[in-house]
Amino acid sequence: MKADQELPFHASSRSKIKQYLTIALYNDLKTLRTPSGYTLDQAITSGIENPDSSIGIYAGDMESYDCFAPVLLPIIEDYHRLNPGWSHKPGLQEAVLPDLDPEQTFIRSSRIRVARNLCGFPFSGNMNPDQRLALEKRVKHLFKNLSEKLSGTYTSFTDLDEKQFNALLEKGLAFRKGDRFMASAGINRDYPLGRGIFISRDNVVRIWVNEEDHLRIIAQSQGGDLAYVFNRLIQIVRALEDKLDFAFDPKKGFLTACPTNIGTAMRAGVHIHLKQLEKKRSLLEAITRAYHLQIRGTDGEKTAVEKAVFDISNARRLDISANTIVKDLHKGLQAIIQAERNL
Ligand code: CIR
Repeated sequence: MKADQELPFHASSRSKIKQYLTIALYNDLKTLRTPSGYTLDQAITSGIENPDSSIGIYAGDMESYDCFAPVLLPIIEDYHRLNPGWSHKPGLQEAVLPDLDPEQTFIRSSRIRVARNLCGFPFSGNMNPDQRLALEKRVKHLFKNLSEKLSGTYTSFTDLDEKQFNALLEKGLAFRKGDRFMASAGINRDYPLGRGIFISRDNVVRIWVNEEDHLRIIAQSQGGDLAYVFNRLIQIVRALEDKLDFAFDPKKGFLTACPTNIGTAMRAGVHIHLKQLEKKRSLLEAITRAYHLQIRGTDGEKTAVEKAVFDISNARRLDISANTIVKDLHKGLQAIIQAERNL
């Protein structure tokens, strides 16, 4: 891209990339290439093609974070609302927390996921078919050799016919091609090649392979027992960590394709039915803000809330430990349930 006067961000765009990428900075960075050959033009394509992007930049490999740091760092500090001296806070220890809703009156399900990428492979938007397949082969082998307690089944999407794939989708187990933001970033390229899912025998642990990140490690269960879900997640993460080198930086934490996920790379949340608070959105928003939580639509990022079922999860994931995230979520949900009962 040639930029003399103005970068081609849409006039309506309020993305962070548009805000922070000056022409001078663009001209400084435009000729750089990371070791896997990723360029600034590739990194910002999604932000250019999708004017409604919130940040509008992706990393093509772990080195992107250093190579494009002059533009990425201010975006990261702004998006994650970091204070000076911020740094990744380690910690992933088994937690003890009472079940928030033993009768399952409000909380439908609890879900905690972390994203992880493997050193030595470009990130999803910059992978070729061979690299996707090699990564899949590597983790498939690992899944086969997990201890009895953690074991499960891995399914490549390319091994399924349409009916089998749709059956997995209906059970919420498969993942589709990503959205238009990911499409512009190259993340959907060659889908479903190299993509698949590991499912533990009891269905609590699921691992998405080659979605937005190399691995999305998920623990999910009915009801509101956050500690149970978190502890199951920790067990599988530790087992994988033993055998794999994850893309990590001491300051930025775990590195991910989307800079919004770096740090703990964790999203811990629940689906919660809030019939009363739905009518008092400002109260719900005040409580979630106070506990650093965010409300998303029933089906996740950029979707609507349906039938008063809210997806409530942590808003912070960098400069905070995974254990603190889960504790804050627990406290915030207690406050939300209390408010719902009072109404
Ligand atoms: C945007 O800038 O709006 C999109 N690239 C998505 C940002 C949120 N990230 C994510 O869901 N991983």
